[in-house]
Amino acid sequence: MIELLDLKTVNSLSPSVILKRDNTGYEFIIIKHELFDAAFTLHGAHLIHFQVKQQEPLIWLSKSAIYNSEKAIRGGVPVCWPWFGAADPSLGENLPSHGFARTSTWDVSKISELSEGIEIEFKLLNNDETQKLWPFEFELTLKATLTNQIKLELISKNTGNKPFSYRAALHTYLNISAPESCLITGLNTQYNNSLKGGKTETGDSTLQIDQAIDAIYKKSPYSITLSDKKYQRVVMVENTGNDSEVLWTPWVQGAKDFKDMPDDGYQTMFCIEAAITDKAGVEVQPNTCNTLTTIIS
Ligand code: TA6
Repeated sequence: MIELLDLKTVNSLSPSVILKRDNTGYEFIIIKHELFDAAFTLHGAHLIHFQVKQQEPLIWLSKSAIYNSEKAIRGGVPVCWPWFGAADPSLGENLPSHGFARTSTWDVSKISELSEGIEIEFKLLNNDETQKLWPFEFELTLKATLTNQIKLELISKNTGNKPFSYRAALHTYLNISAPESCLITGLNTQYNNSLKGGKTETGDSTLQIDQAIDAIYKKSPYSITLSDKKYQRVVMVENTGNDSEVLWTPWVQGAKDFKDMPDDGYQTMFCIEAAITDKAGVEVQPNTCNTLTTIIS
């Protein structure tokens, strides 16, 4: 998809990392390493592409994704922070779903070229805009370690003088061959079904993709795997610092309803998200940090 965008090189940030811009000034980090290709946008510190050489892309990106300052990109790994889903009513009304991090412009704060890959860090600091939405001081870091796998660490640092609580998700859209080709395993058997008003249900530790799914699974003690027969691969998702895994596909009608997703988009994506969804969230004391990590391999 990215090759279809008309991007111009701005400058080289390291041997494998180039900053590019589209004709609206929207900025992309393009990574071409001998082992893999990857791409981020500075908008949302959003991983939008990861593909190990000679393999299918690991991450799904909508062919109709919208690249502007208002919207989160459909696909990749949106950074949902400092809340998941709707904001707590105590914070006010008309707040953006899934927080403001994924629609903010981040900075690249560090790039290290490793023998086996790349480490790249993005930072978002509180500013007047964020303070209007969420009255706390923070330094949010997304540290991506890309090798033959993706490791994303979302580090929330409280730089203020009062504690804050946050909820979050690394909202990973995995690329799949076809729903009927996949089987998910390793799930906790307790989940809240968001399609039934959050009702708590008991299911299996395995799941097929054969209908709309929007479920907040209690954190699993195991890695979650997505085995894909047609792609002849097993994708493993290992999460730490999370209290849940969110599984989601909009399925047929949901895909039709999204203008930034092709009608058949549901056939090649499935979300397995490392998430902090408990109502209380995670409390971070001043001058301390908390990390949410997902490793996708
Ligand atoms: O992760 C599941 C979910 O919360 C769904 O309820 C759905 O809203 C999805 O996220 C996508 O949200 P978005 O705001 O990116 O369209």
